Amino acid sequence: MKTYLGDAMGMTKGFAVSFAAFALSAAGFACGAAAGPQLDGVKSRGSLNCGVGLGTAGYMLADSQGKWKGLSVDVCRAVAAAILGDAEKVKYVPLTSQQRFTAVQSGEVDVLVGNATWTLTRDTALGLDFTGVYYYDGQSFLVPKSLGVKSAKELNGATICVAPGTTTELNLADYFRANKMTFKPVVIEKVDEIRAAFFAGRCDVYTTDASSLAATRAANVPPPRTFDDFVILPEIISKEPLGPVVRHGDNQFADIVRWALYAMVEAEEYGIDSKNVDEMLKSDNPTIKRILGTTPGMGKALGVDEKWVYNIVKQVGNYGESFERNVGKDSPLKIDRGLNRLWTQGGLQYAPPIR
Ligand SMILES: N[C@@H](CCC(=O)N[C@@H](CS)C(=O)NCC(=O)O)C(=O)O
Repeated sequence: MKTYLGDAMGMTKGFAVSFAAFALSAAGFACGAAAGPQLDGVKSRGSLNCGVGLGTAGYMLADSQGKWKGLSVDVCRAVAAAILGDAEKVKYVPLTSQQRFTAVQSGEVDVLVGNATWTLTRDTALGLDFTGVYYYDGQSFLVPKSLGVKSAKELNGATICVAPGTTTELNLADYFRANKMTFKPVVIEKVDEIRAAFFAGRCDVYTTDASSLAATRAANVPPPRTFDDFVILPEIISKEPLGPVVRHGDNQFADIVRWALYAMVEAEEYGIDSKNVDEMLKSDNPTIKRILGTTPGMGKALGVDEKWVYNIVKQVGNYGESFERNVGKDSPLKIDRGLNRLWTQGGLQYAPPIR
């Protein structure tokens, strides 16, 4: 059996190699994977289909003109800038936590930036790939100050609002079991309905990623109550690395999504931002020249224009710019960079070299 297979391999190898070479050159690549359906689709449509949440301030929210903005949205914009040269060429598809992975599996969206946590089962059994982490998050609890609770350990017996199909639901059960406490879940699929239920007092506590709780507290408290009438409890009960999600198996498209985010992080590390990027084109620093494509090669390797990083930084900004504008000090959320600082500043944001 073994010999037979070996012989068959030997006989067909030459054909297989030349066929593969033909297929690759026909697709326009000297080496690397042929373009998969997702990349071809984006190019032929002239726009990226990007899955987002229903609306979370600072991360993914449509304004009164229907223009989507936020840190997560900026990842979509960066991918569109890399592939199409235009960050505006994105069609946003709002999805609930229950719908989001099916939409990626079916190809309805090319990429999902719905604040999805990278976990083993999602990365494997669900047929998905996570291409990085645009926000290191963790789960926490939002409560009305009037409840007088200072710690999650005081939540025994509480009624807790939570979204289905989330890591949140699973962590919540684990945390209460581990701390020998009980709770009554109120499970609601749409994020605006969860918030409404919480503010109407249908649950004592709202639990989700701390990012989303900060957004809810900063942007969704119905008057006359304000931001100060609510507190986020100090416990962070889980790791929630939020990353862009693509369908498993379309490697070149996954590479582009992966490196579009890394480009934003790398640009910040090298001091390239939306305001100085034209000046930086004149830099004689070899790393900056490679990043911005004045020394060509990186674009070709990825299968995009050599100006891919220039287009991302010019139109979207580097990671730090996007962070501060959307969720950091220049936003109503005022979230500290924390874990999302660059590795050079003691944080976890670290891009492999663009070379
Ligand atoms: N990161 C967690 C939870 C993420 C999630 O989907 N949370 C929902 C429900 S609270 C949310 O924040 N959606 C935001 C939106 O729809 O704008 C996960 O991946 O399961």
